Amino acid sequence: MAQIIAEVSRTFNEFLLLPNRTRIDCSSATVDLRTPLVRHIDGEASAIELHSPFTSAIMQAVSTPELAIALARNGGLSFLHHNQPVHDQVAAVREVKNFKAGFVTSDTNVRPGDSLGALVDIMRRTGHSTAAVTHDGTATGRLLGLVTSRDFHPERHDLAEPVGGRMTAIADLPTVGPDTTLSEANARLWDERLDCLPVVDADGRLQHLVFRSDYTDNKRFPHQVVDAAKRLRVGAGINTHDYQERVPALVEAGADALCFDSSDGYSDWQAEALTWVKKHYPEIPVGGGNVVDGEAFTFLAEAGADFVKVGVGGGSICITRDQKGIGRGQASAVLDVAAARDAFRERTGAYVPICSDGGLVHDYHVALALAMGADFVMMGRYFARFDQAAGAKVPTRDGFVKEYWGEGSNRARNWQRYGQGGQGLLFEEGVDGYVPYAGDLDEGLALTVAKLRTTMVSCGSATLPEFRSTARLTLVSDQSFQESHANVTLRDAPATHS
Ligand code: RVP
Repeated sequence: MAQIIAEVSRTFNEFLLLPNRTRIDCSSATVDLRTPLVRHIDGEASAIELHSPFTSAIMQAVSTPELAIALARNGGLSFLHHNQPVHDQVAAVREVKNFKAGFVTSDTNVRPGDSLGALVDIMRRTGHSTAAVTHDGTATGRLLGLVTSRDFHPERHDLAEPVGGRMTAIADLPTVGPDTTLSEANARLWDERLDCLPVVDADGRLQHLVFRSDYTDNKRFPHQVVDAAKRLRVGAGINTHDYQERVPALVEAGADALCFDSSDGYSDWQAEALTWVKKHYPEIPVGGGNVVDGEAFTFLAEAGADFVKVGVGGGSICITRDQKGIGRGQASAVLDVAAARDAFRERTGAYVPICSDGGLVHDYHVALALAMGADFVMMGRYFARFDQAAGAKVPTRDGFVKEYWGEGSNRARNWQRYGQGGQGLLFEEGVDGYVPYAGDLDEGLALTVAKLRTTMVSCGSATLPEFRSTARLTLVSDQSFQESHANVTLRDAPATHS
């Protein structure tokens, strides 16, 4: 006979945190948000630590290289999606690993024979006012000069004129070699009152541009997550179908961590695939999931998973529960899996971090997930709203929205994630829609982090492990849930980032 689990399946909205006593030395500025990403011996440091407990979802609509760069600079980590050919995912990983803070790959490039009119079009498209003139019009061609919007006026000059006639030629341009550090480049920018300094290799090929504004920008990110060579860290999603081909290529490209991406990770396929990766690439951490209970966590942890993702059917774009009747309220799932993680630690001495994935709608849900035991969270909808995400920004009568679609939607058709028995989706498990546009990731995430810090202070916690072990949560009735919201007629809709 089927087993009925006595406990009701609960979600984040049903809980609130009680404030704990706050000590005088516990303040937002000193709260420590560091958290382990991967399996480690209990009491020792994890080989990869996040400086802020945020990861972005393994989704086409979310984790672009641009978003991965922004998130790693803000202390978190992205997992680049695997719903693309191996060579494209490899190129995305390389783009993040090759990012050098302050060293920009030029995106506005022309040949000397191109017309000023063509240059105006490119500048409009990229929004940048400095263009590299290279022999072949690429970002890595032989550098012949620079042309900026100050070198011509679209109304005063003949737009049919070639760019070469108005550029500052290489002979008159200060340049630096590839080994130049950012502070050396910055010294040149200031000493010689330059706006832009090209970096060229021994053959005169353009490598990067350094802008004065980017140097100051770099100082804004004290919590970047970087590897031993000071390159930003990035993760990559993998699946149980083509891992034998995908994993070697991702490891070679420099991915820092991998994660099996499945809507149901409690399977022999995933255990087999984990075993294979651990045998052939023991040095690369690999996560597993998704699961919603302790039994499934233990299964994956024993198969070698370095972290386990929790969540089935709770994603904002997810209709798995409607379609298949499978899933569990995210709060119940996290609480159950966190208990299994702690039991596994007691039994084996190994700490296997868990990630609460999906269904985090409001900023305070992040605090609840972490209080309930998650080591870090993964979010799709949240990150899809930012400039750096893949979806198009679409104007509406009330402002802008961004496209956001599920991996199980017809648009993404990620059959490797949904395992419906064959190659292709038989039915949709996700929808295709829009989310409110929220601007730049740096600013949006800073606000969410500020809220998390102040919640932790109210709960008297200076670190995430302390938060987990001392948090007191209460269930809310429907009536008290109503009380949580403003109970007056609002003059204006409040600004919201969730
Ligand atoms: P959310 O943050 O609520 O948007 O949820 C994102 C999560 O939803 C992903 O990390 C993934 O686990 C899940 N997902 C992705 N696509 C779909 C779907 O199409 N059903 N679900």
